[in-house]
Amino acid sequence: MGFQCGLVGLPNAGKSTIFNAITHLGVEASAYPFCTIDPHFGIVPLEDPRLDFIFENIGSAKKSPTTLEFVDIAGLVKGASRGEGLGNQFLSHIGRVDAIAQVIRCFEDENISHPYETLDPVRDANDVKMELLLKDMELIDRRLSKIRTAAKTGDPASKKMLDTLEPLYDQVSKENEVRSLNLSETQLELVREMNLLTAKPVILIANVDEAHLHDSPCVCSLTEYGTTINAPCLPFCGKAQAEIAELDQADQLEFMTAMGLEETALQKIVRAGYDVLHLITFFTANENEAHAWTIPEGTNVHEAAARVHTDFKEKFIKAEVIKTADLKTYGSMKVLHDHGLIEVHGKDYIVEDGDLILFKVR
Ligand SMILES: Nc1nc2c(ncn2[C@@H]2O[C@H](COP(=O)(O)OP(=O)(O)OP(=O)(O)O)[C@@H](O)[C@H]2O)c(=O)[nH]1
Ligand SMILES: [Mg+2]
Repeated sequence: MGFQCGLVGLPNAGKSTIFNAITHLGVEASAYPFCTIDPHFGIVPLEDPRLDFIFENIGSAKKSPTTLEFVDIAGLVKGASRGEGLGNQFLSHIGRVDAIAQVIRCFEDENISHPYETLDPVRDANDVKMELLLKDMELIDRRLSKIRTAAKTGDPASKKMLDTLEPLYDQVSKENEVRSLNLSETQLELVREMNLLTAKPVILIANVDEAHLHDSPCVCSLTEYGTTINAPCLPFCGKAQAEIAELDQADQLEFMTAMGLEETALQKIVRAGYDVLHLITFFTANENEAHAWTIPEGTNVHEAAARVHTDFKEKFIKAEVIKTADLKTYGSMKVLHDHGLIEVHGKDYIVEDGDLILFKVR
């Protein structure tokens, strides 16, 4: 069960460039619009100092970080929901991701065409939002037309679905994104099943030139826009970071420092994707491996066991839970044990971010 974050935006915004910077995969990124047609996939590790600490403390042979998958999706233009540009088909790629990382062009370059010729990041971000809203309207409308006749004849299930969907359609047609709405449990279930695009959490990536990383008016306006749609905005120098990603690892840090780039910029994107999806990390560790695992907030330890091994769920007896912070304070598992600081939990325990778990199974 991996989580996916889709790079979405207008053509030539720099999606493939940023995908390359994050994944080091070297897919084609070029100055002509609609360069990307089929999606590209790349798995990126999430760095976590807690895993480094556990790995050292337990003395494991191997370290396995948790990951997030990024998907480079074709560019979308105004009218995409009606088939403009590459049209409707790739909106279905967006339907499959868990979160949307919207890439917005904030760099000037006369050699790289812009669909509107001028730089206006809020307009661009809003255009993408409108296309996703229009697609959601279409999806809901299609479902409504299917059930209206049955509802009229008195079919109770169709009547119930009509009552659930009509208010949703009303809100979306007023340009309210699904994720901003207060939904009932039934509506939430339906939204998940229908994969509505504006229900997905969003991060904004402002693609700036390194010369304007710290003083870009575009980044300021996008950050402000982000607060209105409840989306964090991260400035990122796509081109420079992608070029650095091609260098030997030993040279990367030197170039980043020379260019005034933040070493942590890439990880900030991965971390933001993780945060908007409300994901948390738990750890398992023994002499063979220290392993970080991703689960949604609110997952119980029985479900978490299944992430580690399918058998663990069926054979679960109990879980011994150590808080990573306690391990840091007391220095070793043995001391924690002597202080009675190893918690023992049954299936219903809700896993907390940073728990180090020892599963006891039959
Ligand atoms: N100057 C400058 N150029 C950039 C930057 N980011 C991307 N580019 C260039 O812009 C062009 C388009 O970049 P891509 O990454 O292919 O854009 P895309 O969003 O994937 O485009 P489509 O796949 O066509 O939708 C390429 O020539 C990149 O080198 C940047 O931060 N500064
Ligand atoms: Mg591309």
